[in-house]
Amino acid sequence: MQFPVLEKFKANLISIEDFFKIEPYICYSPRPYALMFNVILFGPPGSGKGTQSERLVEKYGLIHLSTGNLLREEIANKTPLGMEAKNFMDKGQLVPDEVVIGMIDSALEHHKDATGFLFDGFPRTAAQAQALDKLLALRKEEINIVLALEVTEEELVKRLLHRGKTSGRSDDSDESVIRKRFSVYSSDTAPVADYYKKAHKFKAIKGEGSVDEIFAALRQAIDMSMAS
Ligand code: B4P
Repeated sequence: MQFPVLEKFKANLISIEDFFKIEPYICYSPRPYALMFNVILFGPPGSGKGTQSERLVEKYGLIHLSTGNLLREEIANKTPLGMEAKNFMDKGQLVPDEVVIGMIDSALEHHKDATGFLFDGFPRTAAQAQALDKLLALRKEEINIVLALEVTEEELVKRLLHRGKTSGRSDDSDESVIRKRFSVYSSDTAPVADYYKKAHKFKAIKGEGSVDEIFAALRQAIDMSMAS
């Protein structure tokens, strides 16, 4: 897998600040060529993003982009990027922005003909959210809706420890690592919600109940957004 943005960062050809300074007309131009419907599934670790994403991509024919899955693939293939990412993930920390932004850039390039994307677990920082807007604006696309799954911390810990027993995921088996992930979510990821609230794209969805009930609520929100 190639990471065009990451390569530019590494070669000092472009800084993250420069990357954000794409000419304003790109960001504010009308979208005559927009063909995609793009959804972000947002929420704390264990809120059900992965579970619901599988169903949503099947229902709406979207391309599923899970940064967690992409990183775990890199780890399984023992790539240098995967080995670096593992150090962060095992401690419950976020992988550096430039790595995940590079992965998303590469995936968007790879799926130029997609009818839309479902971003799962990305963006997780304000810098990633800004970068995603820029990457989509360069392609005359934008995020249509951000669906945020809301689940209590008590329920999240229960779900993740339960998954840890069978998944073999090292970040799910240790409660202190799980708690660390929640604290990173509060400090680094929760501000992403404000970013999309300001853009009037944010919709909270109750993430507790049966998988079918939550899926129905997500579908309703997407169908309303598609119709508007
Ligand atoms: P992710 O892979 O994104 O995983 P997650 O947040 O733990 O899980 P998710 O919300 O998808 O939960 P799921 O549906 O599986 O991230 C892992 C790590 O990768 C991060 O900590 C970070 O280090 C790194 N990373 C990823 N993206 C990054 C980025 N953009 N920037 C930096 N670092 C990044 O559900 C969890 C469990 O709940 C499952 O067992 C499921 O069966 C169960 N469940 C789901 N819905 C349920 C329901 N309704 N009722 C009961 N149980 C339910």
